[in-house]
Amino acid sequence: MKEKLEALRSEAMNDIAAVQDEQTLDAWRVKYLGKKGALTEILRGMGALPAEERPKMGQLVNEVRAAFEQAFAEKSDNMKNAAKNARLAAETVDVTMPGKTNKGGSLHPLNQTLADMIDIFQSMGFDVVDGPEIETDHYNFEALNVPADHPARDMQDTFYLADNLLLRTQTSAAQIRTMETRKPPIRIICPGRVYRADEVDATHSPVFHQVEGLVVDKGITMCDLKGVLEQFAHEIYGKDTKVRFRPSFFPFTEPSVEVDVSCPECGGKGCRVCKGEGWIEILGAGMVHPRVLSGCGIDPEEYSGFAFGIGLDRLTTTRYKISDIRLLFENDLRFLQQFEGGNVK
Ligand code: 2NM
Repeated sequence: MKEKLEALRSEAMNDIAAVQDEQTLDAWRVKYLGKKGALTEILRGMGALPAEERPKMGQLVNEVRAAFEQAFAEKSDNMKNAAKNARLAAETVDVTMPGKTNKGGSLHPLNQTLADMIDIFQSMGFDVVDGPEIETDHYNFEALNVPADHPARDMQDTFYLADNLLLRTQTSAAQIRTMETRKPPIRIICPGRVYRADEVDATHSPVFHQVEGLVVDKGITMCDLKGVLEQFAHEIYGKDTKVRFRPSFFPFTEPSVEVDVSCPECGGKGCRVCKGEGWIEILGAGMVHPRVLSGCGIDPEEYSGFAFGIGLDRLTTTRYKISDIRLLFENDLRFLQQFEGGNVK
């Protein structure tokens, strides 16, 4: 019986050493420690032993059972530990890895320039006014003293949506609406998208952006126009920038001027940017035509005003040295990300 027990012990220990999973371990427990297991069977055979051998043999059986139970407990612990370690290894987080970040967006260069323009004009007391992009013939042309036979009214130059509806060609329409509804003094700028039937190239786009300004009050003169526009040019291009006013013509202003600044690239010596001229044109302006004022119910004998129109796209391309206006409309992130970090002044 003793040999049988020793043989069982070594068989059981060999078996458990090979066990790899819970299921086999449980089968091992049933086989060696179970109620109908091998040990119980040996125990049953004890009855056949002489009485004096029973205590010794009982002790031995208990020893073997204890050894089996310990082996079972150790194996079970080992397997639980191994499973836990495997899970921890799988869940390991490298806290030194760079985190996932969301890049904050940035203002489009057009909006950076516009924000600066709004700052400059607001500091001079101007309000910002908005208007619809779809306009009537009346607000876009008639009220601005643009005659019926003017080439700008041609379908070749203007996008008509219907007989009397068109995509605005300038933001002045919003200014007419303001003059109709507000009493002077009026000091406003109207930034916005405008449309003209132009072919696309490096300097033309059928959709572009304007910032038009308007001041109406008693006693407004050409001096006010010059002062405001000079101040604007100095703030945008720097204090040393020279400004000149050339006579020009617009149907809605009389007299009319075009305004040049000394070339911001070469300072006036002449270069590729100013095509050797030393000057670049930045805006058109003039004293609001008396017919425009009276058409809006403002008495031109009592009030006068000046107005100006600035092309935002050209101001932006010259300021940031952007070679092609189309870059402003393509929204290529590789282009736009160069303007992150805000204004370069
Ligand atoms: C320009 C040039 C000159 C202009 C005129 C008006 C209004 F509504 F008062 F008549 N708004 N904007 C104006 C004057 C626009 O753009 C080159």
